[in-house]
Amino acid sequence: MILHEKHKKFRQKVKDFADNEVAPRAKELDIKHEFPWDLVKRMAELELLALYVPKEYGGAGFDVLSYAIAVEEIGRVCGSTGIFLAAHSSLGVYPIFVAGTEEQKQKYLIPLARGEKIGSFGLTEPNAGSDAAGTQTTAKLVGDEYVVNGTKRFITSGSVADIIIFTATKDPAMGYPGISAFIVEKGTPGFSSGNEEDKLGLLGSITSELVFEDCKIPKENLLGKEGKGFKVFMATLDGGRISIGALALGIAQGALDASVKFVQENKKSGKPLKKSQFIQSMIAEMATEIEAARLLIYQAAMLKDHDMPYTKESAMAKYYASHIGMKATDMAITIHGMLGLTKAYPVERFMRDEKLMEIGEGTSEIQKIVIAREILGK
Ligand code: COS
Repeated sequence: MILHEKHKKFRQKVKDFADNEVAPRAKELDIKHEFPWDLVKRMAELELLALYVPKEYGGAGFDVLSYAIAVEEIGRVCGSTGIFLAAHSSLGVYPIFVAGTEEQKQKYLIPLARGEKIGSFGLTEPNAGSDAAGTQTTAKLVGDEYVVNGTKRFITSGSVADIIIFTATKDPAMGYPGISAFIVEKGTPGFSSGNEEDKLGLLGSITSELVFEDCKIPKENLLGKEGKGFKVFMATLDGGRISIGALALGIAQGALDASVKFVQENKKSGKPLKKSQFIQSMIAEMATEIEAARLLIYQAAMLKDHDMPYTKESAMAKYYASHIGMKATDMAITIHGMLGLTKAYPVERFMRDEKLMEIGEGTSEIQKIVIAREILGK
């Protein structure tokens, strides 16, 4: 894919970081279920945590395409570090960047963008996942404060986050017009993180519950207008899907790279593996589909950079990249044979990490609904 010089240079910078600093930690993070505090600090130093946010708000002043490239390059070696970056930038930083008041930007966006604070996004609930309008968490205005009650589930970086954007409704019977978005700070009385999930993949990333028990939040922490929370998070998810697509792409590229190395170094019955037409066919299929996913993701990112509609394109990018990503990681294990199922090679980790990409930030079925509605109308 043709990229401008500035994006090529940027990719090289992130690639060096990924290869030299993230890759050596990836297996350990996975095996020990360790959150990558050291890598978070390094990403902050390298200004990777808010690439598309202007410098005046603590960001790097780059663009969404650079952000997609960064998630892709880091995901190529470590899904757990990649999902942290994607969740922090798309779900922690973006809602405040797009819907915050100037005061909220000064107070919350700047420390998040600089990496002094960790961000997270509480939307999903035990009974409201794909049906996001079914939010049961309530926020009732009493005097100058909202009193919040409810539980969020499957929240990336939930228990390590300092600043959390979440949704709650005035009344669950109202559906999406009742929903507003809010900001809560770690340590607020009545707010705590609950159970952490024991997951299949992304084991260096934290996924936890968030619990609100008569938690009082100042009125000024309403994000956007009352009753407009659904729109804030739908717009947030449009952007988030570019980064989940980029992460799916990066993991698939990692699986392809590992497979190429394996077939170049190994023989079967005395014959180099790369001479096998069966192997060649799988490598060709993986490489072609990965390149097609890359084009979709970069296109969605560029549309966003040009302030053009990108809802359909980001849903397509995420749907396609995660679909071919699962296929590519599966093929990578097939290419490695029994060795591919062992921890001696990274491909089993890639496959476990890739599965979330088909489910998080809207399942593949949700992406198809979004795409079809854009084409056919609601
Ligand atoms: N950007 C901004 N606003 C949007 C939007 C978007 N991409 N998509 C919809 N909206 C607005 C609509 O315009 C509508 O507002 P108006 O009535 O004022 O026009 C409002 O939001 C409700 O839209 P709609 O009626 O389409 O809502 P539905 O409940 O039918 O939404 C889907 C259905 C499936 C699209 C939605 O629930 C969804 O995306 N679910 C998946 C959620 C998800 O990804 N969860 C995982 C989170 S992991 S962090």
